[in-house]
Amino acid sequence: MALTYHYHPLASFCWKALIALYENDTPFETVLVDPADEQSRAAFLKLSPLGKMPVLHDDGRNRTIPESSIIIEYLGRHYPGATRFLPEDPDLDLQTRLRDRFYDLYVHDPMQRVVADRLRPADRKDSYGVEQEKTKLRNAYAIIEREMASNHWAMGDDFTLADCAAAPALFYANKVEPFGEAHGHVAQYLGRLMQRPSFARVVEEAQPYFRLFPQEP
Ligand SMILES: N[C@@H](CCC(=O)N[C@@H](CS)C(=O)NCC(=O)O)C(=O)O
Repeated sequence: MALTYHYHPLASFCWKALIALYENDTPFETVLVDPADEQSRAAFLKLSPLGKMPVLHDDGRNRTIPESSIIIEYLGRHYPGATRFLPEDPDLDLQTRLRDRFYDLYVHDPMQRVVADRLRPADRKDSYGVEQEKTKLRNAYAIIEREMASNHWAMGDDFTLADCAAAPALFYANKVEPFGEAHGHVAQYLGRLMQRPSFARVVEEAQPYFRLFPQEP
């Protein structure tokens, strides 16, 4: 087996599948994609025409897998380990996928848009759009607050795909729109995620790159 993970250590969706790789101590090599480096970007675009990270390449099976959720599912199918990312029960499986979608679409995506606005030229910023994205985040926090009042992980007792999705989304969302006192269960859930060794390792490895994260203007 030779798995190669094409990623950037600061990129939030790259964190998501990296958590899954670390969860099961899956052996893999890395290729760091540097969007600021023309050669690196050109090489990556050959692998992933959309230019979206992460991408996993599996030499042994001659497969290139884009999309963080699909990478995690692929790992679960072909390189299973102690952490099972999707439950066997079909109803629970569907619920887990639903939560994965929830965190990607209603937390991760709005967070990314706020961050992207910070990277825009000063005369091309969209403060109205940013406020809309922050409203979406607060709506999502209210839902998570209710769910996590009684759950340890996103799906209850077991760490799943949904937690891999939640960890980077909540970590960065809290930076652009802090949870605040009304969302104590959300903050506690992020705290538990941060203690999880797989995610703690991902965050630790990103430390040297945090200076690249755009601060609020
Ligand atoms: N749906 C994709 C989203 C991937 C994504 O947005 N990746 C970001 C990094 S976190 C990226 O590649 N951005 C570079 C770009 O859009 O050019 C997934 O789940 O993998």
